Amino acid sequence: MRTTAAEATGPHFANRGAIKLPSGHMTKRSLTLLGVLFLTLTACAGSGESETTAPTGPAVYVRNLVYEPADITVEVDQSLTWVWDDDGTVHDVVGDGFRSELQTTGTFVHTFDAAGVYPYVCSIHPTMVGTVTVEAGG
Ligand SMILES: [Cu+2]
Repeated sequence: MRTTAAEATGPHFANRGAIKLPSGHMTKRSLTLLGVLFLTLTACAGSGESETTAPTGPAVYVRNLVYEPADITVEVDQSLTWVWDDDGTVHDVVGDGFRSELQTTGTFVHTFDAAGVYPYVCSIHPTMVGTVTVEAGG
């Protein structure tokens, strides 16, 4: 399986390099990431939306003036990717401790290093809100 998204984005690559834990833990985490990716791809295929480059971990899609899903749960030190897919409409992702550029395409990756609930918003569209729940890793 090719991982073009991981090769193209620095934060992903750096994060992958940082995961040099005992093999048992890494295997469990890798399986979890694969599971999330599978579910994401399945959901997208069902919706009939055009596909952009799929991230390798948990992802939130920025399209139709909403974040999909609006609420997502990740683990501490797990990278979350936002994927812009809204036909050129400009959006950003602004939360406490993380902020993307205003952009119309591409991705934004953030790795949460502390458990908690992180609400965020689009600075252009106040009705665009989302929440990232970060849980301690297993
Ligand atoms: Cu917006």
